[in-house]
Amino acid sequence: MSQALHPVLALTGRASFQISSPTLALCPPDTGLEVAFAGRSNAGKSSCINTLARQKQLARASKTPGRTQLINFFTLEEGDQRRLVDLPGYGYARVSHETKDEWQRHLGEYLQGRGSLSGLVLLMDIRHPLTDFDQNMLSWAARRNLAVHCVLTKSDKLNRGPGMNALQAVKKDLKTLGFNASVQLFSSLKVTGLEELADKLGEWLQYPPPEVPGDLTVEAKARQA
Ligand SMILES: Nc1nc2c(ncn2[C@@H]2O[C@H](COP(=O)(O)OP(=O)(O)OP(=O)(O)O)[C@@H](O)[C@H]2O)c(=O)[nH]1
Ligand SMILES: [Mg+2]
Repeated sequence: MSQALHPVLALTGRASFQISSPTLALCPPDTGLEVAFAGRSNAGKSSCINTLARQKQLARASKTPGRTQLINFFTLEEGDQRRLVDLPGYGYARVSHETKDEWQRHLGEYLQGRGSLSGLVLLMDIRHPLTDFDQNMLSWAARRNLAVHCVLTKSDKLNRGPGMNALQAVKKDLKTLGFNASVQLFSSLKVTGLEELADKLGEWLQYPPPEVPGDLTVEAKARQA
């Protein structure tokens, strides 16, 4: 028996590349709703977007850290005002200080200035969660009251028991640090955690759109008559 596809996954399956922007000023119009994917270089951001879209090459995933250096926008449906955004990874050691500072600045401007940004997915390798960089991101988000959902990637690298322990530890550490964020396990390799992530995206992107109650329509028609 085939299972019905999660409505948000049906939507993300139709995602297409829109534009790469080097700065906030060059981003597409700040209308509608978007969800950004942030995290250390190599955390698995591009792979996660590809898994959501069920397309191998939509966002470029690479063994070479620091591959995504631009802010990459993906529209979810033609004419739709909902977008997924693949952000440049931070914390990659082998780039110059100047380049790092540039990225940090653009990232900061985007996170602080983007009005349509309705939620931040913070991806962290399950084996190296909550680095200083990640905590900076959480602080930035908290400052503008932006909702954050932490995704512990590459969960296939740990067995079930240690994976669950890592999940609980991150939940506890977030609380201790004073951050209010949800957390989940995820693997692009095994395709696990996808529906849980889709639920969160649906909440932030207001999808599926709320149904217009039938009796309201009847009332409206009655008024027109
Ligand atoms: N085992 C395993 N490997 C993964 C998973 N997700 C990503 N990877 C691998 O991790 C590496 C980095 O993945 P990317 O998706 O390119 O990471 P990124 O966060 O976009 O990296 P930057 O663009 O450099 O910031 C690649 O070699 C992926 O194949 C996963 O769920 N499991
Ligand atoms: Mg990437």
